[in-house]
Amino acid sequence: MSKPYVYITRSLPEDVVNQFRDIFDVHMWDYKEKPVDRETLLQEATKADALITMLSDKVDEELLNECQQVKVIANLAVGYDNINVKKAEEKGITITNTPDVLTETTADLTFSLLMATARRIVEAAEYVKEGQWQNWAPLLLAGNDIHHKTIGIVGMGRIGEAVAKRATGFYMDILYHNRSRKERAEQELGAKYVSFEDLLEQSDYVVCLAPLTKETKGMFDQKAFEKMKSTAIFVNASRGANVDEEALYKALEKGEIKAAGLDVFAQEPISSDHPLLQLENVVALPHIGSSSEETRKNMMELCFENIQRVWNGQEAKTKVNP
Ligand code: 8YV
Repeated sequence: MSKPYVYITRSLPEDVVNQFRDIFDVHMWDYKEKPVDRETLLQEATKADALITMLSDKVDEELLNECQQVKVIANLAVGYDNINVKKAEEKGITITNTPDVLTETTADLTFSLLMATARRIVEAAEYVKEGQWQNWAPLLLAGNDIHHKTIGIVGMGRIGEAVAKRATGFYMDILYHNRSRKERAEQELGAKYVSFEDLLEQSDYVVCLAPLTKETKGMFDQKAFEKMKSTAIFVNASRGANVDEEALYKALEKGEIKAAGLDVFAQEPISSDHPLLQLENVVALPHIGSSSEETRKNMMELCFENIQRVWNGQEAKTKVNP
């Protein structure tokens, strides 16, 4: 019997892929400069038994209609807002994601971004490298304290909770807002559930870790930024589309909030002329939340494991659709 045809929309490291070549006939997009083009992806979908997709691949109705024998689509991400899950379900295609394996790594990055923004680390590093450090001044590149401040986490899922845990090490007061109450975070980390408005008004650090849904899209709008303290720092490590970027730009420019640390943008990748990149009080990263060598390897292996399980008639380890 021929091996199942697995198409991957980026090239993954050989040491990961080789572990599965005995079982699968693996085909990968040879990523050099450009991601897979739409036409190739549509063609591959007609041939494939399983796909491994990335957040930047639109797995929409058109693509799903091309899937003749695809049984499973493994998304290399915990989020799956790039996938029309309902349509996939109708077609009997299992969708899987990569939760848990990336939780701590993404929390590390979120907290690093918060610290880098508060303590102006990127600006300070550039200052030294550019040879501007000629003198000492008492308030040279003075940032803001993190310890003993209030962090407000919007989206207290797995990653939110892991960020809250880090915040306890900095003696921070933890507020959170979420669809549902999180007893463990309240009892073990002392996190306090508050309304979105109260969180915005009371937090020194407002951290968005909510998935992108109809409810969260654009939730950080002009009104939200107006409610925040003028000293507040906004951090987003979930989805750019949760933020009205024009409103964020205005709030930062007018000094309605102090600074922003952004790992995600509404349209990715962004170009260097993006308005937010013109602001000194913005630290911008290229969506690297889960990007550690160890975690990305674990995510890739989980994608293959999920495909393998579905192929063997078992339940996927981390299935998204019911
Ligand atoms: C992705 C992410 O892994 O997991 C998510 O939802 O946003 C990232 O960790 C990355 O964008 C690759 O698809």
